[in-house]
Amino acid sequence: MNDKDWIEDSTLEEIAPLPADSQSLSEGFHRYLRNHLGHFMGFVPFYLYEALSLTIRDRVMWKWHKTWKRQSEANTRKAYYLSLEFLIGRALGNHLLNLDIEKETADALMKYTVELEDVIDEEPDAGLGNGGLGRLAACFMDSCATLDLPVIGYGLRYEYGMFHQQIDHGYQVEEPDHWLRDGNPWEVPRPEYEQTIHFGGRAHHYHDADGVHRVRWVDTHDVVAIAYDLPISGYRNDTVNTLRLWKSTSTKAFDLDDFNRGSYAEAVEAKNEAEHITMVLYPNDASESGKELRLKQQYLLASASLKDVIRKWEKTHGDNYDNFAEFNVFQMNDTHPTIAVAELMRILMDEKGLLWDQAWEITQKTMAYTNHTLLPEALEKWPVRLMERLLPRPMEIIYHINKLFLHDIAMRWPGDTEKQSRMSLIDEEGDKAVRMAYLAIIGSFSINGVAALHSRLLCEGLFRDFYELWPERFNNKTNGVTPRRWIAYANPSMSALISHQIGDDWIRDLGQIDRLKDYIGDDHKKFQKKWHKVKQQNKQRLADLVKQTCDVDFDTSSMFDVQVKRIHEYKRQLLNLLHVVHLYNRIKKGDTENWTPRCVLFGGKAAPGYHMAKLIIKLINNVAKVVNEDVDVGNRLKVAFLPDYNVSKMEIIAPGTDLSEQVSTAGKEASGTGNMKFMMNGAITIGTYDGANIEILDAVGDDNFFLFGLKAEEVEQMRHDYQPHQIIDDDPDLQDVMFLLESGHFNLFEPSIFNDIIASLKSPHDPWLTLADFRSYVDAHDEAAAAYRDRERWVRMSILNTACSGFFSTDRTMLEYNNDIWKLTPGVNQ
Ligand code: 26Q
Repeated sequence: MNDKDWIEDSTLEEIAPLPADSQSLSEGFHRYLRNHLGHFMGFVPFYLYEALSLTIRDRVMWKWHKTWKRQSEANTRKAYYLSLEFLIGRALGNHLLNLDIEKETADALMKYTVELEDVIDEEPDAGLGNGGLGRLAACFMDSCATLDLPVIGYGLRYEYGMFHQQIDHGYQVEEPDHWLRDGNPWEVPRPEYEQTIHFGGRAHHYHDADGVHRVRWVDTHDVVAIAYDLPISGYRNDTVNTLRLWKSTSTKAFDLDDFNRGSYAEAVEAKNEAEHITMVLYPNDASESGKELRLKQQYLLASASLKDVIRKWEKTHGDNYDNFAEFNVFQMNDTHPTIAVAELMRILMDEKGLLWDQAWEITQKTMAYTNHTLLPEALEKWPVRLMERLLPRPMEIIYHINKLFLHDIAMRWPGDTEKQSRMSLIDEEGDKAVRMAYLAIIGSFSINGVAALHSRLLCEGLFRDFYELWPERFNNKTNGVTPRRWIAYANPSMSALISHQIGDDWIRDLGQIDRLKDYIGDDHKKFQKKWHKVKQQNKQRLADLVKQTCDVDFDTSSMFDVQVKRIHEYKRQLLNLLHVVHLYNRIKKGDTENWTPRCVLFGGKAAPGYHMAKLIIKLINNVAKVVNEDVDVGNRLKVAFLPDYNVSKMEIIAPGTDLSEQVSTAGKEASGTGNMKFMMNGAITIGTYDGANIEILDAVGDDNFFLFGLKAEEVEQMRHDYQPHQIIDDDPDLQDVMFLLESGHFNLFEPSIFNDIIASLKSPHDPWLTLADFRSYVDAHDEAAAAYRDRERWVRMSILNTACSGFFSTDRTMLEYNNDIWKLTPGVNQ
């Protein structure tokens, strides 16, 4: 039997749901543990997790199949979310919540004297992403399933996810994350949907029998992409959408060629090389230029996903592409999958025989692009030489797109050669490179930013020329986060309290959470007390985690002041640290009247090659050590750096936070999404006028947000005449802080190690203008401290923050994408 001779499963009967009472779950669990996994003695924790996951997966499967059937039978328009990252974290607890069988499952395990929570903790995080962009993709998938939108995620099945971070003598050490080592019970391999992906070779131009110019990509080195599907369940409905992840492997033919020549070892070597492509996630959260393997990853994702969609298209429509754009839309998560623009053109022309104009019309009507950065240096560029070697045919297509585009520009602005070179797809300065963002813009009908300010600044700055040309293509879609994972799952006690007060419709319709506003008045003191109690419990959970992992004592009566996110200079962990040093200095000076005790928590990973970010981690750890060991300080101030920050740690951190640090240089953070997770869980933000902070401030009002710092326009003004020395001279508090740093107080036996940090802070060319915001930041912190001392006031602010978070659900975000860009018809929501 040939590989392709499998039976189409659409011809099979619908599978029946399995019962999900505790008895049936317990039987299923028992069968998987004993009969399937072969474990009879003792309990190896991972196998408990595996057996339970398979048991639950059985309960997901029939809905998954039903959704698949419904979506593929009907002529439904579908969206495909193309992303190099899906930071989905753990699956088990999320499916239990969605299926509403948490209690039954806990009961089922009781027989074995096993705690559900311990089994859940056995699951390794699926760390298939760096940070915000990857987590956003995961939240989007959750909302689409809950809203029953036919959206399929396409990504890569990295064998090694985001590295694990260890801290050794204060320094970050990276450890590989072999998360698939023991297998993944949630994935379903689909070898029947493999796709062949081409690399190398050359473009062969010829004329077909009708004299039409055609191109074939020949002499290629091929690899095979294999599909692995993950179920994405909707919240308490019948929808289970699909996240399809590609793993690269070698072609059989390729192996065989070498094998026939008697080079068995070389054949296996070739297999190795092909499997390298999806071996590891690149741990940079800003573009890393020129890495060949990364380009291979991007192309493999784009090509395999497009071919998969076209395979499905041809099953129902044959080779007629007239209506293709009516039924398919691709959303590109940043420029990472943008080679898809050239690849769709190539497939349609070279493989399906369409002519340029029809292929271009289809491409432009099906592609949409989301930008996630305002940093010009983070815009992706690929060296032309590399592209020509690795992807010669797609590169030819890019050249042709550029030629036609620049012709249009020349006609519209005659003689403006500067504009032509500014807007060209090819950056001609130095080594020539392809500007991927411009390829995305030219190839898409929709281009969006991820918060109001970000979208506006894109139009006025980075993409100004393109906005002038096609204003109608540009739009904003403010990010969100899913309230299922980030409230209902992560914060069960607060959820129960909210539901008790206003019912539980808020979980599907977060707009309703604003009914909590009715409970901040004096006649609801009882509710406010309960709110406080829940927060204290959540703080204890966080304190336990900090004790376990950092051996630092956090007292829950202190204010928990938290900054967790990737370490980056623009995010200004340093500004936060300067404030910590300032507090330390005040304590040492005895300036402690009306003191608000604080526990300051940092967490986040630095890109392994980012020297300054790694040094910032070291400085945080050194300051923490000095502060925590100083008996004069006592409980007034504690500082900890939580190692290996990830999704499941955030599930404990956000509910236990009082003060959320969102302190980026204004105009630099595209949106931020951690800010929303904290707000939902009743933390109050101290933040700059940046990204989605602005929209959070709008929602809660300035009495419930500690705003500080320069605005984006003021930042740009100040750059021209930034004088950090003057700022230090004018501010005695800052003088003390800089003095402590420069004296080596935090690196007594490690001389000079922080010189680079000190120099960057004092440089008139510091792009992040950290010292410019110091005074206003300290003042905002003083206000926050005073507010915290008034417990009742703080509790009201906390409730209000949660109550105003309705807008920041990805359900709202997805409905906006759908209304303005995708235009899909949701199925009936059961
Ligand atoms: C690109 C090329 C080569 C290697 C790595 C990369 C790369 C990988 C990841 C570049 C960027 C990223 C991630 C960017 C990111 O997470 N951006 C964040 O996106 C969030 C969701 O929109 C926003 O909330 C944040 O403001 C933004 O920083």
